[in-house]
Amino acid sequence: MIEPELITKTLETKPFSGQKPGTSGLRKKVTEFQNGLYLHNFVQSIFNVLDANELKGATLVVGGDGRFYNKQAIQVIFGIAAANGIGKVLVGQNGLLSTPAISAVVRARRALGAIILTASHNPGGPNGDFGIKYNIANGGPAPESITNAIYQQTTKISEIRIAENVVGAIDLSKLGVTQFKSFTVEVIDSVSEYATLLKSIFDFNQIKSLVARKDFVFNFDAMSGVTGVYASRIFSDLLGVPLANLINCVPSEDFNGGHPDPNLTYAPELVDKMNKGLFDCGCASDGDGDRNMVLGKRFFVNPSDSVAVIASNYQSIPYFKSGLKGLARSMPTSAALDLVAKDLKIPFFEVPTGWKFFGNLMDANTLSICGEESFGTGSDHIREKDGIWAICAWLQILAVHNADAAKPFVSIESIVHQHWRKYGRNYYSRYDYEEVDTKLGDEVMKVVSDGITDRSLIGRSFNKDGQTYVIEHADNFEYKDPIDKSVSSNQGLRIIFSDGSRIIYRLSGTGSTGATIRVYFDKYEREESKLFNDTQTHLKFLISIALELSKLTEITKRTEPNVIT
Ligand code: VG1
Ligand code: CO
Repeated sequence: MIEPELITKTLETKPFSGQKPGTSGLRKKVTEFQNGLYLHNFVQSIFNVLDANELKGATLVVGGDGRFYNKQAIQVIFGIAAANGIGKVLVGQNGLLSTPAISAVVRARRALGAIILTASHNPGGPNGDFGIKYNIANGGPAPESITNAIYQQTTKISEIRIAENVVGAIDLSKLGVTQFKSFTVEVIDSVSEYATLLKSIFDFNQIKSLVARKDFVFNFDAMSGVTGVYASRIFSDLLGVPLANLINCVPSEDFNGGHPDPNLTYAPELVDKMNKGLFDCGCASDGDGDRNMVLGKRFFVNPSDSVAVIASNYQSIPYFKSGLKGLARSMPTSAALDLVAKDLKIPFFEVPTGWKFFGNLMDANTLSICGEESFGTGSDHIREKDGIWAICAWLQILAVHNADAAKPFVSIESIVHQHWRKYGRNYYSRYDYEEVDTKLGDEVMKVVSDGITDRSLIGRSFNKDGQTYVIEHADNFEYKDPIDKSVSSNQGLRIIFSDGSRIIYRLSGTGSTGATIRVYFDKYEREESKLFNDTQTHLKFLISIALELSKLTEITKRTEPNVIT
């Protein structure tokens, strides 16, 4: 067969304002992405920061979480990639690839990088959000030096190169190769390479025995995101979970009208069933499959505890049999993981919010397991957080604790309690105030940062019902990457008390409307008698201090957060 020549054109364009990637890529309303050459501009800007020699003949991975506009965007990316010298694009069937699966494919196929189409946990559909993110050759999100350079390109872009006969020419539903002269698109199975990787990490036979137990019921909610495709192949085909126990597993362009964020507010169906005690383990993941929520029977595993428990049980997971290199968490994540690192006598790192900060540490072989309080957990098997991996890790840990089928079932709750008894407990909560007027959001942050700058916060003390908190330290978190020495400033306002308790204030970098204020609370208890209290009750005074210091209620008129974790 004769391979068609690329018919390449140059389109004139003008910059759009505001194409600045946030915590995890560029996220905007779908309608904004649909506006003229908005998407084209951003994609061309990515290629503009890459070296022409690097691009020539290179492999690029493309895929997304299946949200509205995914398929149209993919066709445009084919055309621009071809005209910019990319030799081969690997794309998931029907345009679907979870974020962790993309990371796995980039690494396995030694690709130059990936373009990921997702707004992750943000709602989708014609009136929802769309997003685009660039990942580098290690399979992880591009570091700030690259995202800043992409942004600079978007402010001065004037031309787009596009191979017009490629756009729309590829049938995404069929596996296989479409060949042009000097350019190929291969539609790959969305799951198989990722599933192969997971099989090499875990002991699937052992998990299968757990799943087969009569006194163990597992349930998974894909929240109508991309992991539905992975769940049926991995949980059902490979691990034996009945299909009836996998819910919302058909990816939908608008997540069936839902908010694909696995937390106590947005996954009500699963949370309700777990509260009724219907299952022993209930899990969910977000739109693009990098987040996870793990619930036991009537028991919520706080994500900060989850990563600490996984780390302290590392010996259960075959991948870690030779030990852990190091542990890391994002700054606002509770300090539960720090205690495990100390106990294991291994390196520990505290990085800013966003998975991109873990990649360098992993590439330098100093980091094995890491996590974020925002339901993100992962390891150095890839360079993204990984929802299905985290769920498999919990299943493996449960399987090891329940290796003797004759003994009564050891629950998720008792595994976490065991952990608290050994290390103490970090009571932890996060309040999200969503879609606050941007000006008011800035005002709240300014009240706190003024108190940091003029040092008036230091030494302030708060007393109530025999509890005393004294502010010992307050700063605006700054991180110096120990590997490449790059500095990231302005990463969240920290108030640290003399007993080690912390309050943190941040503005979200993933929203598309107004400002989202996040306030985080972390308080450590060691005494056995204080380990099993209700979180919100235990943190009540600390939370009231946070509201008082920031004047949040006065300024925003919000009396309640939208989401409490
Ligand atoms: C949030 C979380 C952060 C996470 C990011 C991307 O960012 O707080 O921990 O890495 O989302 O998660 P922000 O700036 O809104 O607080 V997701 O699943 O995009 O990829
Ligand atoms: Co996500």
